[in-house]
Amino acid sequence: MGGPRFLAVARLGATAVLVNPGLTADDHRFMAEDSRAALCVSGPDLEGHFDTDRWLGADQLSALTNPDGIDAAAAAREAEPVTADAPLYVQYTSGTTGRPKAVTHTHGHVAAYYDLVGRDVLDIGPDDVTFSVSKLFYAYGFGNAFVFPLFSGSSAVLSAQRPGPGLTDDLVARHRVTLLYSVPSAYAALVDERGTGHTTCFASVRAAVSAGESMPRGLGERVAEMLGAPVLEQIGSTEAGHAFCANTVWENAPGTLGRPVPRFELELRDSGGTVVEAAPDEVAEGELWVRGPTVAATRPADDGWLATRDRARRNPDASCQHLGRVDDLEMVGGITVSPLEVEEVLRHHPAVREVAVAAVPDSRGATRLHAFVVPTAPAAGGRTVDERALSDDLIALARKRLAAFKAPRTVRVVASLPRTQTGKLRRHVVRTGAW
Ligand code: 3SK
Repeated sequence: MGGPRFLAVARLGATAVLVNPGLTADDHRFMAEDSRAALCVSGPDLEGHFDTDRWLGADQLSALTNPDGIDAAAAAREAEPVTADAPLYVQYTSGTTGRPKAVTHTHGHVAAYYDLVGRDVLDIGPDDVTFSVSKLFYAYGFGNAFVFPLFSGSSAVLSAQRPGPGLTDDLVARHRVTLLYSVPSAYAALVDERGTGHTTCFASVRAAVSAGESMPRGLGERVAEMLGAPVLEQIGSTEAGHAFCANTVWENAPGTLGRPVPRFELELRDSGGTVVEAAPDEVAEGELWVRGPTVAATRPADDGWLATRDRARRNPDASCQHLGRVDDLEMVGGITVSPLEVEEVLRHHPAVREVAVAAVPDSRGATRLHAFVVPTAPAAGGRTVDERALSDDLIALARKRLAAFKAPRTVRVVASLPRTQTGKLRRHVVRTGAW
């Protein structure tokens, strides 16, 4: 669903369910039924994905037999009066396993995250031009490329294509993009393609935002150097609406997620859900819980608090650092290993662009630590990667820097890593060793 049609749905007082057109027919059928959608708006490429017999009638939409009728109906009527807590849209959490979960956001949430993030974190104004690698059906993309430009009266560049490095720099240069929003893996590909050093195609960019997963150490600096603009790391979630901890255009601490966005409360809790106590001048670590004005309804027992499943460290200055997902830990020979720690070491090798480490069971059922590496692009005319030599180098590097049990047993060169469409690593797929 494009932006104008979303506005037509909002004007009618209805609730839009934003779904990724790239999902399977089975996913779409699940979402249509789960959300009790009254009408489906889709293109011819999704024919057969929605079983029209099962659609339910809804007061305002059942009369519309053609999705184009939504626009006409909206234009012909006064906007339906709504309260701030009226539902506006539903998104499904992409999740890494299991069925996606519906998250409902209200009219009030959108206005609040524009004020708190678009305006107060990014200082977005009418002269800004946004490009977001994340699409509108994701929470990150919907805020970045629809809500923030709409509320600030600025523009957004929308592209139906999946933006690889060539397309991103072309769009940024052609439309003089000022705010670039992306994810670490896409920034890594851009740096790999372009190299560091301020490149003229990015001259218009005043700030870049990174979210979706941990920014590997050193990558943020390389991206900032390439763009000639600060890279602002932040964290948010579909359930929270948008970002709840962020660096701002006024205060940026690279390598951290910044501080809690005003009006959001953050807590670090242990695996039993108990708050980790720490003196104000002490560092604390735990699972990040959040409560705030744009967090979608949680269980009554949680009193508005949302468990993010992200692990974080809180520094004495209240800035936070991302430590990965709660379920990121691997078990090898009965010992817990953080794959992020191993990946951080391997990423320092100049031939490594992306790396994922996972405990993969062998044919006898014993789990061993494996590293999967996407190599950097060979220089023009350069030799392609020698897998054997790279593997020896990386294992030696890990043994030098880490306890022996954390060194991978094998290293495999792969063309890409399995990621969700928002760029998050699908660790459960990495663990299968096949994708
Ligand atoms: O950190 C994220 O992945 C995120 C997700 C949804 C909205 C905003 C952000 C920053």
